[in-house]
Amino acid sequence: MTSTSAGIVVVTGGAGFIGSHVVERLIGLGRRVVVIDDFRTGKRANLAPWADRARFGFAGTEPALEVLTVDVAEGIFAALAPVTARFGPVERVIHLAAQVSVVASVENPLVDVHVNYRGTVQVLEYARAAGVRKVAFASSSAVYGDVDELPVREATPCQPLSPYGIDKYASEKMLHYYSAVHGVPTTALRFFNVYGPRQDPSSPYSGVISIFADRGRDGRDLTIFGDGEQTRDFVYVGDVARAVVDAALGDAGDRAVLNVGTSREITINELATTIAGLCGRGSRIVHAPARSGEIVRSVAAVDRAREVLGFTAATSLTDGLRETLRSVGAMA
Ligand code: UD2
Repeated sequence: MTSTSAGIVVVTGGAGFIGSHVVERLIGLGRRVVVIDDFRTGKRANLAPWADRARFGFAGTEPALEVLTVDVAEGIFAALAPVTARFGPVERVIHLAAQVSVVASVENPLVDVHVNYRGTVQVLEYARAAGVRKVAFASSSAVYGDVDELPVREATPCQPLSPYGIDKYASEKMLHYYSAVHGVPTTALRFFNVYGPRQDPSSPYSGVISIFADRGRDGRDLTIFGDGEQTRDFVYVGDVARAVVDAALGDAGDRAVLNVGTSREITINELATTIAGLCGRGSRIVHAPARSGEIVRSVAAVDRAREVLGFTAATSLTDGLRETLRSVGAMA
């Protein structure tokens, strides 16, 4: 599909880990893309493979990329005005910009409210004013909190346990409101544990796979918190990008809330053994005390995303891990 005649797709948080995969997919589909990122956690290097697209500008017929450095909760109207004045309206918005750390949200809830809640309302206000045809939003499995029944279904009552989960949940409600009252079509995607190339391993609270890949490459110990029998549903970033782009570019799924996971549950013990084996550099597996307040098991029911978007996560954990490990030089 080449859609250069179609309108602009805005990706907030487009320089982040998931955002850069979304940009890659959109450029591959021939779309003209505007990234909005404040580069607090996003990185220019994540977009480097498509930097040459900036040369074409928006006047050509090629897929193109424009990057605007702005806080999504503050200035998107002003930032987008010159771009839309020259190249036409924004047709679709993918809203990924976020303060991404649950732990940071506990320490500083006001920052979380600013970025993760106010930021969403700003995006929706823009979408309302500009007549945007779809807003797709990155929500999180953190909206559920502790649940009794697995796999987790979208209808499960939400009891978020952190400002991060609360702001994501409130954002979902705001999406629903803008659709119902202002006629802005919206879809919220609840990501489970996303992993893959370009995930940053540098914080102790980074995704476990990025940390294990980083350590496995150098033959360092892999530290498991607790007995390692806790489970997660790990979904490959390429699959997540496909779900997001399908939700944004299609008209299906207005007002839907959809889990994005694999429905496969894996223990952290199995994960550590697999990664140490694939790296083959002698990493030992060691245990440290469990993290407090952590959920024990997590796995998504995925029927709704299949019914609404036709989406199924296609990448096996082994294939996804191989891609991830190769990307950091942890595997040949
Ligand atoms: C994920 C999200 C978080 C929030 C939450 C909602 C990530 C990175 N974090 O937290 O933002 O949405 O889900 O439920 O996606 N672990 C180790 N060793 C390590 C690092 C982690 O054993 O070096 C364990 C950790 O204790 C946990 C599991 O691995 O049991 C996954 O940890 P995580 O931080 O990748 O993700 P999670 O699910 O705690």
